[in-house]
Amino acid sequence: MKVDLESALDRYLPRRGVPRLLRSAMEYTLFSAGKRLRPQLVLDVCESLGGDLRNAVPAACAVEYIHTYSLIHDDLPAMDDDDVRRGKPSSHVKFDEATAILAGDALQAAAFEAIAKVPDASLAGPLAASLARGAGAAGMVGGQVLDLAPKASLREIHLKKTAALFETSTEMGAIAAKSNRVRNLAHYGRQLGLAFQAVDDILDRDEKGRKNYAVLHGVEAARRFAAKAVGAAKGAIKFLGARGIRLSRIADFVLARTH
Ligand code: GRG
Repeated sequence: MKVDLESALDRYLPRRGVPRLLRSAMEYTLFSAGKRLRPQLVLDVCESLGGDLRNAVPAACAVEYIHTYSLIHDDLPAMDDDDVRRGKPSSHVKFDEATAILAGDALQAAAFEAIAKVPDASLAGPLAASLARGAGAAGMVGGQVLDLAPKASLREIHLKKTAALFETSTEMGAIAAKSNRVRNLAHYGRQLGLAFQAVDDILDRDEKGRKNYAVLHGVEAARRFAAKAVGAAKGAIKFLGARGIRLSRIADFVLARTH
């Protein structure tokens, strides 16, 4: 089954009764140039485990909605105060601060609405629990709070702020596939997320304000750390053999990426 992710992202977005301005703001950041790494992980994990992709598509859309909301909120003046996102003016610059906050809020709700529509209804609970854990107070939002705090361990910030949503993506792919290897795939996602953030820190080491691995420990150490995490990620999916080739390629991409 070939999944058209872009049209699925459009299809699961609420339309009926949504004010036009809000829908425009939600679409504006969602349909700008994102790498779609997290939803692709949901789909590729499900496929590599021989699952039914129809159960993975709503979860893939959901994690991209959450990710997009986090980017919109992260750019706000109260957070990173960034004017550019995905190559375009940030949401609060294009619209206004209130609209940007509300677009993020609505995307978060849309994520759980998408999960509620999973064809096999028995999966809705476990998928929602995984997404809430990765996105919520002990996951991404908690990580953002630690990043803003004066003292916090870099590893804990990265585990929560970035790796938690990667972990949720791969965990949801395994849940959608009804696999008994959920823990292996969660580990793969967590290590991938740590590597992703270390590489991001190398690419973004001039960025103001953030606690940055490459700035604190040097570029070489950050690269070594990322390579080790990618090795651990690949180790966790070794049991897949040849069926893990796409996941292995994603891990290579995370290490080699330049943007
Ligand atoms: C504000 C609730 C809230 C959370 C913020 C995800 C996040 C936490 C902040 C975004 C800024 C940041 C540096 C996050 C670390 C994760 C990261 C590198 C996000 C960017 O992900 P990409 O490169 O983005 O996959 P695209 O645009 O390609 O989807």
